[in-house]
Amino acid sequence: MFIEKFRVESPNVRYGEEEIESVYSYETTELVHEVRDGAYQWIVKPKSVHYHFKTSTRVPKLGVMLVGWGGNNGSTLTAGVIANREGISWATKDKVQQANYYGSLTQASAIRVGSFNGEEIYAPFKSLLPMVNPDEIVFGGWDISRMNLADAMARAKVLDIDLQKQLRPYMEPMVPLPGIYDPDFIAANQGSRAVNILGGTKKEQVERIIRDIREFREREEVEKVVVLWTANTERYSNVAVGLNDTRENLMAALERGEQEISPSTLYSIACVLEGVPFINGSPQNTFVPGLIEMAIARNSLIGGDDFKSGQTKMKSVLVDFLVGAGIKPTSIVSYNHLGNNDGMNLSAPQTFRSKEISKSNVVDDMVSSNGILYEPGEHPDHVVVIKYVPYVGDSKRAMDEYTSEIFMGGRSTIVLHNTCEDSLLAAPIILDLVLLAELTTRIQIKAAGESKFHSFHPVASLLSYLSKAPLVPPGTPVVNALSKQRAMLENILRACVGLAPENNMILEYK
Ligand code: NAI
Ligand code: DG6
Repeated sequence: MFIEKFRVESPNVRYGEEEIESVYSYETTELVHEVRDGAYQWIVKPKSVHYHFKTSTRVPKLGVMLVGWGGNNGSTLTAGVIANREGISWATKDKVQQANYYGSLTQASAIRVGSFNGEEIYAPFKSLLPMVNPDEIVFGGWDISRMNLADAMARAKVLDIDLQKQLRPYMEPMVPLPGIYDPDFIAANQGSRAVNILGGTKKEQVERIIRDIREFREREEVEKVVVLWTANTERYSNVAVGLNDTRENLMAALERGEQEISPSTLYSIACVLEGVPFINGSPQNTFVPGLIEMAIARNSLIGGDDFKSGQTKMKSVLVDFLVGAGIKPTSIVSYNHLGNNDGMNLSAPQTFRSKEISKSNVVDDMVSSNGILYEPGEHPDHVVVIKYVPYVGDSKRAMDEYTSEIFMGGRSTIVLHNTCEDSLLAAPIILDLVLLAELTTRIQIKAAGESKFHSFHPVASLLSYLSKAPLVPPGTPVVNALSKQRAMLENILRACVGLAPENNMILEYK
């Protein structure tokens, strides 16, 4: 059965005027490796840590500024939100289609809240805590292309024409602000698009971005702003001592106008200085060590990297299943071709390399979790190929071959083929990223023994479910397995309303 909303009644939760407070007992383990009975042994000690959570229920009017607003993702997301807000429907060759938020974890997925009369009861994910309604988001942002959003939507060739016609009046007045362009960081084939660009030194560009954010906030009367990079994939920037390895060195490099500070890092510096959450939806190393240090010092949220939309999402499910079932993946070959501007930009070796890195590291934690299947350091062959084929446009083809060793030396090969509009996968993920980033800034946490509440670590590992290469605080394990990432997020939100983690034991029926 599906219910729309619920309220938790327990001594562990208090719903106040301004906030929800909860007390939560975190059941975990402590490991000790020590000599017992004359030999080293692993001792596992279960332990319980008490946490307090406090979530502000004041849902702000949210402004979202997209870097690369006029791209396929930016225009598709903006169109999708307007279509939902305006309740637009349109004729396709199959039926009359209503706008929806399918593909969004927060808007279109459910959580189990318990059972009632022998039936499992589910509720919307978004009913866990008060969240911004996506229909009410105000969009803005930058693009190196000056095209208005209606023309950008037409250029993207993603949405049905009948829908585009209805959206045009809303999107025509939307024109991206000039962006920071540096041809050294993206493919040369993007040059003809770069007509809407900021001049000045790198420091002046950062100052301009800060002014843009302030002006947007005032003009649109939004209480909070989240900035998200959905612009072209950049090449990796070099990380070097004295350049970007520390916060001080990065700021000094900005003063000097060092060539090696990428546009995405410049936008993120502006956001950290302004205390505005910044999320990186592309694979490049925007968050150089100096930037991470700066975000931590200023407690300004950063999250990323690279939206986890299709092929990689499947990979982080399938390899988790195989390794979890005691089957040994030995070769993973992922091929895709696409014909949108992203594909064109990725046809240059340096930008492709950024994507290859983020697509390749996604099975590491699953492989290293099973020492029965893999020797230390052993890894399946893992190859990633991306080809640009203009004709297919945004309709990306992804083909994957997984070969595994099974019982008694047998081999199993699984082949997947997916055809799907890339931007229709990415848009709801962008939505989740900004909604969850906003929500997490309203949550305060305090562990037993701590005197004060504090926010979550500014490096937002809670967003891992949505990222191909999750950015985590220094010294923290990276989790790629999709089910674990979802459980982490859901269980933390459950803790905020005093609910136990979903353990799937269903003991009441055993
Ligand atoms: P796109 O090429 O259609 O859009 C990117 C936009 O960014 C363009 O309009 C371009 O003019 C603009 N741009 C480039 N550099 C800029 C800068 N420095 N400042 C401001 N604007 C700038 O690409 P699309 O398909 O929208 O993808 C965007 C990004 O998202 C790409 O990096 C892609 O790799 C990444 N991504 C996309 C996924 C998907 O499923 N669509 C999944 C994972 C990542
Ligand atoms: C080609 O791989 C283009 C990319 O931008 C992908 O579409 C994007 O990274 C999505 O990748 P995945 O693996 O999540 O489907």
